Formats: sequence, C-alpha cells, structure tokens
Amino acid sequence: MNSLTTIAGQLDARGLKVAIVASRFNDFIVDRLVGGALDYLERHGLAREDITLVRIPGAFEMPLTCQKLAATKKYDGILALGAVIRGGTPHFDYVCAEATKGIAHVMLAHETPIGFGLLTCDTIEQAIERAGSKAGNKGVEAAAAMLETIRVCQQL
Ligand code: INI
Repeated sequence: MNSLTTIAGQLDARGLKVAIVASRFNDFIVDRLVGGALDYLERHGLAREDITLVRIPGAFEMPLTCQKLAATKKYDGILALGAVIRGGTPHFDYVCAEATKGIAHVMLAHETPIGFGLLTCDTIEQAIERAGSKAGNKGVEAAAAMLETIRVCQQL
C-alpha cells in the first residue's frame, strides 16, 4: 500500500511570537482564560518575552485589534480571548456575530492563525464552567488550537 502523506502540527511553541488579545468586559472570566493560555503556552516552550498581551474594551473590538496585529506581520499567531454573556436585550447576538465574523475574516485575509477563545454563554454559570472549572478552560483549548494551526500552516 502506498504510504499516506500526513501533515500534522507539533505542539512546540519554542521560537514563536504570539499576541494575546483579551477583553476587559467580564474580566473576572477573561483573566482565567488568559492565565490558562499563558500557562499552556509557556509549558510548551514559548518565552514570556515573545508574548504581547493587548487589552481591549470588549469582544466587539476584537476584529480591528486582531487586524492591526496581523498587519504588523510580527506574530506567528494571535489568541483572541473574551466572554460574551447574554443579557436581556439582543445586544449579545450582535456582539457575538460581529466578533466571530470579523475574526474569521482577519484570519483568512492575513493568513494568520487566530485561536478563537471567545466564550458565548447564556449565563454567568456557563462562563465560569468554561474558565477553569467543570468544562475545562477554553483559553487553554484556544491556545492549543492556535499553536497546532501555526505549525500545520508552516508546512503547507
Ligand atoms: N462585550 C463583551 O466582551 N462581552 C459582553 O458580554 C458584552 N455585553 O454583554 O455587552 C460586551 N459588550 C461590549 C462590546 O463588546 C463593546 O466593547 C462596546 O459595545 C463598545 O464598543
């Protein structure tokens, strides 16, 4: 049987430069995502001096911030971390939709891997569960996805 050509990304962050975009809105949740992501990336070899943390007001500001960072060409990957929690108005839906679409657009337009660590939750309890308790830490998962995608894309 012919051998299968397989491309897979090693979870090795040594030598990379990464920007983390973190929103201040719901910071008691977002700070847990940032902490988890930093811990994961450093344990996989990323040097702290190669990480730039950018604080922004809320999820709605994520696409522009990611776009500016990607345009500098200084970063191998970007990690977008935030938490949108549903309130009593349709605001949640607009913020989630624009942040998601905008980030996907930046990733494609600049060919820069972006880890999507934006929680979109109906309740605060759901957000807490995903920020380092029952349902894991989505900041860690997004960091792992960004790292794997960087390493895959480097081979394509
Ligand atoms: N931004 C968030 O990151 N999370 C939210 O839950 C949220 N809610 O619910 O309103 C939110 N709104 C702010 C928005 O992202 C912008 O920062 C704001 O509209 C100013 O442009």
